[in-house]
Amino acid sequence: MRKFVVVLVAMALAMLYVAPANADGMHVVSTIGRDTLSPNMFIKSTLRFAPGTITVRSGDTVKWVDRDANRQEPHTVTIVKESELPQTVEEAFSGQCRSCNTAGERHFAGGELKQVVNVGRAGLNRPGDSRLFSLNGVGGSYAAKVSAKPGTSLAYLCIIHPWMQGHIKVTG
Ligand SMILES: [Cu+2]
Repeated sequence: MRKFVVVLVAMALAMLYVAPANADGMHVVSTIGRDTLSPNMFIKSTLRFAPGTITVRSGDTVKWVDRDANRQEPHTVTIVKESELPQTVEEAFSGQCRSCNTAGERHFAGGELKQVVNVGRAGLNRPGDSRLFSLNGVGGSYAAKVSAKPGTSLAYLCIIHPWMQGHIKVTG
């Protein structure tokens, strides 16, 4: 029983753990995982953002670094409404990810690829802000200032792999 309690406390502490920012207020989120295909059996992806949730101060910088095993695929950091995060395979794959489609259209507006889509003020602060990164594969990165007000929780996803989802919780 005591061991069980210790494990529970350790799990609770792990959930509360906040990756520390560097001295300059820089937080790092990595893309990790890989896609696996077994013909006529399954397709599996463990691609994800790690950590999935980060807590930052307004004005801090977050740097996303491509460290996953998919060597040829870029990613996006696209801020969306919480309710727009796909929860099912259908929502992620059947063209039903409206926030993905909208962001994709904005990235290709005018028939030209724009790596940055900024809505409103500079920095990451509201749904619609989006950045394509790691166009050349593993090792690419993207750093942005979080300009949302304290108390905001920004939900985001990758529009190329919409099951890659994260949250940025902003404190004062
Ligand atoms: Cu991705």
